[in-house]
Amino acid sequence: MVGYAFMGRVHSQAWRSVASVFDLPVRPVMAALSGRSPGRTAEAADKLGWAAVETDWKRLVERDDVQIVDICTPGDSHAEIAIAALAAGKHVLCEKPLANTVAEAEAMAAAAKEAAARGVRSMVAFNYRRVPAVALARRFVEEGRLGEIRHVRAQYLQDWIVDPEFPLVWRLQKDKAGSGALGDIGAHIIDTAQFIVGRSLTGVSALTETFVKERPLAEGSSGLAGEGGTGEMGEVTVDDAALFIGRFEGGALASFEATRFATGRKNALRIEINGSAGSLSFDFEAMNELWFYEAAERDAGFRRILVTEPDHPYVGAWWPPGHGLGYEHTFVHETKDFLEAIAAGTDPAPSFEDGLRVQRVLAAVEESAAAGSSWTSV
Ligand code: SOE
Repeated sequence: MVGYAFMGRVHSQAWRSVASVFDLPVRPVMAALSGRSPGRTAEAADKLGWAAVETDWKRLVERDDVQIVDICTPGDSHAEIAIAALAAGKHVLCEKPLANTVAEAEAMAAAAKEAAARGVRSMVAFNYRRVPAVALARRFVEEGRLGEIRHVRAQYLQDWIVDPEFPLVWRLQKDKAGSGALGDIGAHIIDTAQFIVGRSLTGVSALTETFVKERPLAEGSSGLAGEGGTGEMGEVTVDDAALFIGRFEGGALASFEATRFATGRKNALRIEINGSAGSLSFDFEAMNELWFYEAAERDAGFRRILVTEPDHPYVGAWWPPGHGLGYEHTFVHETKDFLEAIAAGTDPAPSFEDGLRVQRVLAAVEESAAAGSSWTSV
């Protein structure tokens, strides 16, 4: 694994526990962790359960005892690491968004396609597809229980940078993160919506805003928190919020909102879908619930489905009904699906091609917003 901040920690947790929960055809061994600082990487490796340490990811990618490379770094290094790892014959799991630009994502998707022909697999880590309620929503749409999809209403609301004194961490710097709320959390709702509906966005019209234009420089800029101020200010070079409307293949109309300024909302990934035969509604802050309305049973209203039954996606391997799962379990599910695909010799989803599809939407949103919200094809 490369990187050991927030995503590195949650991925490590998944690698550690996946084989103790699911019956897998293979068992992961946590061979080595790579990070730039020898001391901090060794400390993280010890805490997270990695056997060895590398201070250069290039050495990690060359190791004979490494068959999978898990990329948990900021977006500016995804393309270089992923392409090198695939060329070296390593399967690659890469954090989202796939890259910082469409050009990088195209190069990664091309490398993934070429590698797949050699039996080398790749997957982008859109973990919210693996929330049981989200996977159940997908199942309902596939089974036709919603009928013809007319509306998709998606929001991803956080508030961790409302304070103007919050430091300029890497997620607020375009050269490292590619974009702001748009790429960090907007990418999740774009993927989740396209996954549930089973169709792609064809065009968008967008607005973006950076409310706080300068922030204190942080000494360290890892994860979601800075590590001590330097007293100087730096420019925020990404969006704080991105809103857009869009149209799906097949004609459904959609609205998307990704913001880090929704005071009081911590990790509210919400999606509501209206079809001719029914509707679905989901909010990650109550992630074990899916709300379902069937037009044929009008008087029943929206019903709360507690997604903890053994026949619900992923749930059977966990706890008895009603005991519930959390954020970290979505990564365990992602790791399970990835390992199963590798063992079966099939291509896991979401593929780098799916990641590229999201990247094209992100680029269209930025283009539209820069052109005064003009309609922009994806
Ligand atoms: C920060 O906004 C963040 O950690 C994202 O980077 C993750 O992808 C999301 O799952 C939670 O919030």
